[in-house]
Parts: sequence; structure tokens; C-alpha cells
Amino acid sequence: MRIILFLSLLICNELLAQPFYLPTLKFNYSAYEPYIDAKTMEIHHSKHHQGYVNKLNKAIQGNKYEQMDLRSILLNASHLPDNVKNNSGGHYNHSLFWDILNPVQRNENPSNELKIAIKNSFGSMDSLKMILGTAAAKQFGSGWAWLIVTPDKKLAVSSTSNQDNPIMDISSIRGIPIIGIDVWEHAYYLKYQNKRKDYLENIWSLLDWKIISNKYIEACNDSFLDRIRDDSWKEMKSFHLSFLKTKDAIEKSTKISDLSLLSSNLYANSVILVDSQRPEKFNSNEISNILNSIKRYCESLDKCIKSEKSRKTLLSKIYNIQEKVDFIKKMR
Ligand code: MN3
Repeated sequence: MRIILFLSLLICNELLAQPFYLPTLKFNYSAYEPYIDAKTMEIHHSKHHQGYVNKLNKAIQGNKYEQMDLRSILLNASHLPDNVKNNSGGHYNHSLFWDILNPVQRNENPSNELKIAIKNSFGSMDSLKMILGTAAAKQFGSGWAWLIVTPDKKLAVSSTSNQDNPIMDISSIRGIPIIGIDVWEHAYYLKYQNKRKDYLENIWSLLDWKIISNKYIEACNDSFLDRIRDDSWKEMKSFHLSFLKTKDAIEKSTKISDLSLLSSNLYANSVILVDSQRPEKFNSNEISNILNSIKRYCESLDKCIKSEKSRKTLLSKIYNIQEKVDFIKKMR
């Protein structure tokens, strides 16, 4: 009994200390032959991907990233230390890559919904293959080529360097990826050496379009797309962070000198926000008016803090701002 308890505690500790783990492949390493050789699959999965997982777990141990899910970590890539950014990308990208490969009974046809989306964005399946293949072939050095669902639920092709991906706020084209093609040399060099093009031609023989079609529908219905869209409005992201800090400080009755610094900062952010370039969805007179009233409220809050008005007044001012911010958030 004691041994069982000890073992379960050990397993629990192990799980807590290892928030991310290597996904098991659905097939044997040799099943991907002749398109990808068994040795490449084994090293790629059990050494490279395992390495990203181990380094990611180490990099987040004991800091705020330990509490975050993988996609939320990726979303904030521009603020991440390099070891968190590279290894979280490495883990996410490879998990997607393994998932869409089916060497045994792959489905060759996309669902009707995905077929229509491909036709609308690229004209035909052949032209998607060409555009995605070219993006992969032209990616200089190590990186990935992607088929993604953008926040306006359209398809787009892109490529990124190293272990970056389209969820990251450092990526120029953003969205949820439904195909990721690894063009690091470790993905193909043993069999193909310098012939990346041959590897890319063969990878199509492994892609399972039923899995990809499911990923397409999931992505279209995923509220995470809204987070990516909102996140692409950088000035709103900065304003919101500044707002949360100020609100928290007022609620916690922080001393006036500290509040004063926060409210100056908040007001400065609101001025930048009014003049910022907004995502298309937020380009209306109504939103312009709301942003202007946010700016006025921030200015008034700043004045109230500097003239040491009562806590009650400050709270009512900050809740005025909150109401406007919430209105914009509801437009998602
Ligand atoms: Mn790889």
C-alpha cells in the first residue's frame, strides 16, 4: 500500500513538473517509408521533438509561463525569452506536423467546406499545392510553411523561420495553422540530402485531408481566432495591459504617487490608441467615438488622481473606462 502511495506521489510530481509531453506517433517509424525514412522519423520524433519538450518544460519551470496553455504562450512571442519562444514553437509545430501525416489509410479529398475555401482563396487544389510548395521551397534556411485560417476565416499560405509560427505576434500573417510543413534539414536530409524539392513533392503523399478538413472546421469555430485578431491591434493590447494594471492598483488602494505614474501612462496609451491603425472590423465612426471617450475618461482619471480625489471617484472613473473597453471586446 505504502509503495503504491509512494509511486502515485512520484507520478503526480512527475506530471506536475512536466506540463508538456511528447505526443505518441499514430504509426511506427517505418510506416512513413518510402516518403520519409524510418531513421529520420525516429530521430525527428524521439530526439528533436523530445528535445523541444524537455527544454520547454525546463524553461517555464517556476515562472508565469508554467500556468499558461501552449497557444497563449505562443501568442505573446514578442515578449518571450528565446528559450521559451523557440521550444514552445518547436513543440506546437511538430505536434501539428505528426498529426496531419497518415501513411496508412490517408484520405485524399478535402471536405466540401474546405474544397470551397481552397477554391475561393487559391482557385484550385493544384494552385494551393503550387503556392504552399513554393513557400516551403523558398523558405531560406530552417523554418516552416503553413496553410492557415486567418481571423476573418479565410485561408492563407505563409512561411516562418526557425520554430516561429502564425499564432505568434511576431508573424506577419497570423491565424490558426491547419497544415505545417517542416523544412528544417533534420526533417529530410538523411534521405533527400540537398533535394528539399523532392521531399516537398513526396510530403503530399502523406497528408491526410480528412484530418486537415476537421482542423479547418475546428479552426473556423475556434474563439482563439478572435484572440489573434484582437492581439493584432497592438495599441489596444498595450492599452489594455496598462488599464488592467491601473484598475488593479486603484482597487488595491495603492498610494497616490504610484497611481499617478500608472494613470499618466494609461492616458499616454489612450492617446496612442485613438490614432492607431485598427483592424478592419473596428473601422467605424462608432468605434472612433468610443476611443475618443476612452481618451477623455483617461485624461479625467489622471487629473482626479493628481488632485487626490476620493477613492470612490477614482473607482467610478475606472469603471467608466471599463464599460467602453468591454463594449469593444463584445464586438469580437
Ligand atoms: Mn523538425
